[in-house]
Amino acid sequence: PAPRTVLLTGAAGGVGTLMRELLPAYGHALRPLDVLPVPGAPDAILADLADRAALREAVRGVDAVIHLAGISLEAGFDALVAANITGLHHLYEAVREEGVPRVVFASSNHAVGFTPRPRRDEPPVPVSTPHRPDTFYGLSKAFGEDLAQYYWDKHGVETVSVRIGSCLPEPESVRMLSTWLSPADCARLFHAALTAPEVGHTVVYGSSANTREWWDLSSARALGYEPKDDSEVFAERIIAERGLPAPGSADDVYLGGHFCEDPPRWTR
Ligand code: 15L
Repeated sequence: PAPRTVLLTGAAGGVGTLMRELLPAYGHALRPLDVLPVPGAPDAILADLADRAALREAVRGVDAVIHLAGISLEAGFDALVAANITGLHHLYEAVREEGVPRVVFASSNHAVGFTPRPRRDEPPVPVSTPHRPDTFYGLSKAFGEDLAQYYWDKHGVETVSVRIGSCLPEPESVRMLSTWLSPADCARLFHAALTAPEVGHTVVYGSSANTREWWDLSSARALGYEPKDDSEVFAERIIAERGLPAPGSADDVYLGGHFCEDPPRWTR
């Protein structure tokens, strides 16, 4: 498939930084955008998701948007509404007005975080499982998936909503042995999402080929995604360092792990 010209929002963030390194190898030309300066990209567009005119200019002429911008962790409700709901609406309006055919939307596993994780021999969780957000953050991602569906049904804007697991260079907890999406697999998945024909609105989970996988990757594979990495190579060390989650704890019971706690662990 032909390389794409892609607006990459959230280019200064964790996943954005990794994708700026890895996606050009697939031939795609990236136009980075962030609200903060993007290290190593002096030509990046500096814009806030509140700025509709700037977004419209930013999407002009691209083949697709990879939308990573917004708040990526639990936060106050009003801040999440501004960035992840109103800001997402601004982005999709810009896309619709400029005729951009496709968006790859960074959804999150936290849209379904209160779903119990499958136990040994239970089937993986399908993308059709009902939304069960574990945070206001997860709620904003559930809304984002519905917004993407709406823009497909009403305006013919295609989206691949990627329920990203944990995209880090290495898994950092026992939970992440199941949720890890290696940076290289993330690039493979985004490449598939950019280039697969006729996606309509497709929801996929974003994780590697982990031995301890919780999610059904079939909708991602149907786009052409073939994950190559497996967190199992880190399992012995991580379990030795961290110990297994206590039985009955949020990390043990739910897909979203500690995001299900009230308040989530990092806000205490
Ligand atoms: C997310 O949605 C976060 O953006 C990321 O920082 C990770 O914490 C990830 O989920 C996760 O579930 O590990």
